[in-house]
Amino acid sequence: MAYDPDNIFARILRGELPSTRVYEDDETLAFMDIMPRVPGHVLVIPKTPCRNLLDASAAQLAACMATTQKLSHAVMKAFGAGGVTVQQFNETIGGQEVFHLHFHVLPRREGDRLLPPG
Ligand code: IU
Repeated sequence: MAYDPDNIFARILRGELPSTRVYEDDETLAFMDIMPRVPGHVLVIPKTPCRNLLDASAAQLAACMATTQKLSHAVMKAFGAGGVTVQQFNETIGGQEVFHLHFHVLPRREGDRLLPPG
């Protein structure tokens, strides 16, 4: 499927829409999810156009995974979590709402409740 260059995350990358950026390198950006499903919910995205996992290059996946691992350690420390859930959705039937590849990083604490997506 085609990549829409005006999707919300592309606009966040261009600085046209606000976001709380927590990490950035040459290939990836991480920012706080606007509707966190647990405290510390972060999204990791590639800086280059990519609709979702089905459309990703090996380089995009490698960069996103390296940042996802970094951010997993960071949010666990920052939010006193004992673990982390990483989620990723593809196409509408797969639960995807924003069509720029992203990984949800969800720090988990004993007794917490992970709100459903959407
Ligand atoms: P999904 O994997 O495409 O279903 O998730 C999209 C996420 O993007 C969802 O968790 C939203 O809360 C989040 N989000 C955001 O962080 N900032 C925005 O401006 C918009 C959505 I629109």
